[in-house]
Amino acid sequence: MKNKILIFNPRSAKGKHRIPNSILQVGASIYGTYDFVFVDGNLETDPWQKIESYFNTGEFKYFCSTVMPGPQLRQAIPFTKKIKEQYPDAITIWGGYFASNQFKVCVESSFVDYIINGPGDVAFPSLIQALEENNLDSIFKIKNLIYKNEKGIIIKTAKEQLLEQDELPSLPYQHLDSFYNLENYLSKTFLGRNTFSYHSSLGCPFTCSFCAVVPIYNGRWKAKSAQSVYDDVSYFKNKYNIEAIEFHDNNFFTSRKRVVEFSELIKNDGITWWGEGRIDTINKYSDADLQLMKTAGCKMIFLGAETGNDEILKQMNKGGTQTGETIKEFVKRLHPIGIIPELSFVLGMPAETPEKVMAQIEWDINFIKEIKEINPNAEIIIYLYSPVATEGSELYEQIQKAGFSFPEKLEDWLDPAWENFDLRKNPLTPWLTPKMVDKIMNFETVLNGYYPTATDFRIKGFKRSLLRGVSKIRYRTGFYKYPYEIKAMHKIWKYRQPETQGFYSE
Ligand code: B12
Ligand code: SF4
Repeated sequence: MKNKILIFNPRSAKGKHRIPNSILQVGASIYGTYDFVFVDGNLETDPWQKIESYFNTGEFKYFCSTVMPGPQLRQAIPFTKKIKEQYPDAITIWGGYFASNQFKVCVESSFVDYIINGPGDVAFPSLIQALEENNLDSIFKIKNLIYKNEKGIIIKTAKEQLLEQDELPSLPYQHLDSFYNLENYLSKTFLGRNTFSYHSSLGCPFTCSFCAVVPIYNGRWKAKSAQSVYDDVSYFKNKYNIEAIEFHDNNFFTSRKRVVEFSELIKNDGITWWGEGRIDTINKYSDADLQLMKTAGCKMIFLGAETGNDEILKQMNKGGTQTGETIKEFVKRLHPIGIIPELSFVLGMPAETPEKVMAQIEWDINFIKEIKEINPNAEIIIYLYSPVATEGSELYEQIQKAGFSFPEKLEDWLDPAWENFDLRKNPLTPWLTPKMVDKIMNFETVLNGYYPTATDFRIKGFKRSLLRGVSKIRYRTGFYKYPYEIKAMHKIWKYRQPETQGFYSE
């Protein structure tokens, strides 16, 4: 009899019950071949108890967890360690962005046996088969795998081509439903009731040097066709009455043809949607395309603006044709159409001197204010630059020279300081002083006071006017220090920053 498999989604954020697409896709790759259960940390009050109850049956051998940086580590690390301690014959397998990008510290930990490096559609069933057949000599032939061999050497096998996404097996929604009612995952968001989360493409064709997608996909992108995306959406609309969709793709808008086709298909369904894209890519769409998207329900697009400074965009290897001017041009075009641009900025990049770092922060603050003049509906999300291990990139070399290094032990990632790093709220980069961090954070508070997010349905009417009135002088004069009065109002009214409206939140 085959050993059973437990696939775990560690708890990510309070109250965020997104459909766990990562583990669903892992499940799809073994559905019908192996017996497996899902455990979702987001929906369990005590997931360890659940995991233990499965392993105590003696039928389970594989503990498999998806792991992204940040709060998921709080369960992924201690649970995996406990599995190895309590069930020494168990095999632990990790996948996901943290596992792939920080693979050294994971396999050195002694409690993570294998890492699926990128897509697991072929790698995962092949690994399970090799382990079940005790065919350990063949493991090195499996692509997209990282592990430590018997000599203690870390083996990173070749990368697999990206597969045709329409040919992959369907996600086992019904199987997930047998553990957790699927309705748990259809939450109310600013987009509408019963918001569904969908992932329609893999990777990204660009190679920005600050981005965690690059070491895994290396400029490759493959997507499902518009028709198959629409078929899945229709199934959920008919069965669960969904009103909105969040597209979780890194770059939903890469193919204009696919977006236009999808918009044509969905335009009469009354569904609102959101996705992530690149400014220069979508700026090439015609006004008619953008109008069609709006009519078809596209409410907001998350866009990596990063900075308005063309030199820094080069330092980030942003690629394409994005410049400060393109950013301004695009937000201006979206204004009359009514799609909200949600612009994310990355502040606090390294420079030769502290003065230069600060000057760039101030420059970007002014650029953001200019954007708000052009399109006051634009939502602004500010991240502090948190490096990723993009080996070989100039930026990674630059930050290592500046004295930055990642933790050497897996458990060190549980330190609150490293969690803040993951959340891109207060990185531990040596070139960023507390004064600079304060400047950015205080500006963000004043900005959110003067321009309360358009999507927080609770801050409206007199609350909105009062908040704006109180923040006006600070915003206009550039005096951002100690914005306690704005913070107090935000606290009282439980203001939610723009990023917490989407899905990136604690
Ligand atoms: C949905 C999502 C979330 C959800 C979590 C949903 C959940 N799991 O419960 C929420 C909103 C909570 C979230 C939060 C955060 N996220 Co997030 N998130 C995503 C997003 C958009 C989609 C993930 C997904 O479902 N992918 C679809 C699946 C099919 O792809 P996949 O995960 O890559 O899985 C495949 C392989 O990796 C592999 N695999 C993955 N896991 C496993 C496990 C096993 C056992 C195996 C065998 C294989 C395997 O096989 C899968 C199928 O081929 C990704 C970006 C992206 N497009 O992937 C960012 C992303 C993973 N998030 C990211 C980050 C940084 C965060 C935050 C930590 C911080 C922030 N401020 O953004 C926060 C944390 C906040 C918190 N409190 O948790 C970054 C990670 C960057 C990095 N340095 O590694 C990403 C890459 C976004 C980005 N481009 O920067 N996130
Ligand atoms: S375009 Fe976006 S997803 Fe693609 S590499 Fe650059 S930052 Fe990452």
